[in-house]
Amino acid sequence: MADVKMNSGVDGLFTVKMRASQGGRHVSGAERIVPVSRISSVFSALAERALRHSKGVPDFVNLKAEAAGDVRRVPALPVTTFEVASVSEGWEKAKEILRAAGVARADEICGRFRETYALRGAMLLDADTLERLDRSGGRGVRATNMDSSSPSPASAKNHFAEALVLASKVLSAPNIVAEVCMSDDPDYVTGYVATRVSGYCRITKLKEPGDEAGGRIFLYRGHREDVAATVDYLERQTVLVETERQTTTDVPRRFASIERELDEIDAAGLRRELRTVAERDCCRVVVNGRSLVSFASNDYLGLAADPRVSEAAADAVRLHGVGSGASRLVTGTLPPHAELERRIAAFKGGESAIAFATGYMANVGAISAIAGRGDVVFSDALNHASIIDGCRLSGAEVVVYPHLDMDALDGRLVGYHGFRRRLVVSDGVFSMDGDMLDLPRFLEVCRRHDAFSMVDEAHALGVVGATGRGLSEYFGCGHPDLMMGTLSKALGSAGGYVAGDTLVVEYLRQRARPFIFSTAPDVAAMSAAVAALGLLADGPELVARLRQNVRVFVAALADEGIKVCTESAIVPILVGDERAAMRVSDRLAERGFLIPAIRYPTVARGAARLRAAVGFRHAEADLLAAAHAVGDAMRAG
Ligand code: WAQ
Ligand code: MG
Repeated sequence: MADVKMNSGVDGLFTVKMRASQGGRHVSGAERIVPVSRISSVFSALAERALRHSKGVPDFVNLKAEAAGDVRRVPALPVTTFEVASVSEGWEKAKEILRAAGVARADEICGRFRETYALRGAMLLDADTLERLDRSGGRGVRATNMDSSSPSPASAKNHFAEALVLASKVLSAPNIVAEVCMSDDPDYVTGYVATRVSGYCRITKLKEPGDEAGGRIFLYRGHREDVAATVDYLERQTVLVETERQTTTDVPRRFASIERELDEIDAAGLRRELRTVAERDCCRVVVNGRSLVSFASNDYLGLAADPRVSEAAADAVRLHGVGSGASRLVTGTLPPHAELERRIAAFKGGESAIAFATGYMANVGAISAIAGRGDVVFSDALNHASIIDGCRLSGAEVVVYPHLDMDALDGRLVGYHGFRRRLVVSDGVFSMDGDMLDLPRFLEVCRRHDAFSMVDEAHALGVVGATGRGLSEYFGCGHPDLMMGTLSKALGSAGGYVAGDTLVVEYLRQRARPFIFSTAPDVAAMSAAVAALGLLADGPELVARLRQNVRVFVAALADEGIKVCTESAIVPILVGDERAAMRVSDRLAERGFLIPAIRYPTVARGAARLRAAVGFRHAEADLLAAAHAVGDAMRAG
């Protein structure tokens, strides 16, 4: 049910509230303060959030919008994070912060925290006498009518952002000196203490994972007769907390369409959120305080964290410094650049190579250099975005041919005679499907039409071919004119390259604008890639073991009734619906596996999938357990 009171409030701002329950049990709730123009998109984003909650699908969702009254703006509390090793250390830290704010009886106060577990709101305690001041019949005091002044995604709960807003409002209330909080989300063990003295202090461990206990205490210091005013402020005063960007919700008109579009992305279930990986160790990553076995990285051979690779990077930095200081064509070319280019050319069997700071730049630079206005580029329908962007930037006519369809390509080439240059470009291994180009066929067609051939081996280098040299090795055939690849995947470093005949490479040095107008890639990345190439050249068993791991994983998926095809280390598990893919991925995270969902625009709408990248360092037990978890998560829908 949706219920909108349409008398416009001060600033035209409305409070939008969502509550969802199942069989009378609270499932999820949230609120936003927004201008009238955003009410409907925030409604759909909050509905999305209500319906996607991990506690289950609600049978009652209430959405309402109400003109906000008088709005107060308060600054966000400054944030400090305290990393603690144990729950007891966490609570010691909490008490220390309270004492620093003049709360002497911190021990006893924290001792009473469990009284809050049963409440939906917070317990209001006198900071000095410890008398309980809320008279709410077991409900506690609810802080409501607050939001951040800069929009954040409405569709997913961000514990930290929402808690910071709440705490900033609470500490701006008359006579409140501190707040203590622990989430009742069993997976969220970070809590906080907020005081006027120390601000918002995050404490990384206040409970053990799996514990559903959570609660809040507000500490009051003042006259008894003012308690009612404090509670009234907490429960009724509309407060906008000025976070990060110092913007307000009535943003200048020119931003309105941007804000609307972000809300639409949100409502469609397509909002991307950056997850910060706090630590990584082989295939394990720590995200949001949880350790997961990761199938998300393209570091296929586990070289990114290999000490021999990192040492090479460190040595290069010690010798040459960090930044290269200028473009390659000015004074940016240092010995590691030249060495990397030599080594890549040799590894790939080309005469020369040119390095770029990223794979994206290599594609954009090479395509837009070879093809220009009056030329034509033929591009596979599922090519990577960097190839698509290179085609667009080139100004050439672009002909997209059906995925991997060499007959169609052949036919299209016939229709484009008389062009100065014709360039055919394809991924070698397709990044979202893991399938592979038939290189001999591709080269035959290109040669017959005397068209330039270019293949992107970002996901093939180090993976395909007995020694990881890529498609030419795998098929035992010749090379395309432009052999593009990256240093950032199996080589565990950063950057991109194009290898080929000296004539072509020299031309790129003169014409590839991302090469000419960027500062040279950093030496650490170059030297790390050189070291990784050395390890790869010396140890073909790296590639063999990776392939074995892929076979184990694919076979285990088949046992779960999931048939997948791959000719690389990329294992696509098709789901279809975007939200369903997110749900499956969320369930896998709950089981300890990070297997990201890939959605539009990376893949077509309705073709959402999980993308598992298998690595050299995955243990067999992890591969089997992950496949089993995928089966369970897919069956749960
Ligand atoms: N007003 C007062 N108390 C509340 C409110 C509210 N609006 N919402 C929840 N509570 C109480 C209630 O007793 C819950 O059991 C308890 O707080 C915890 O609520 O920086 O997610 O929504 O990363 O589980 C802390 C973030 C997250 C720390 C807190 O709280 C960080 C969180 P939850
Ligand atoms: Mg609780």
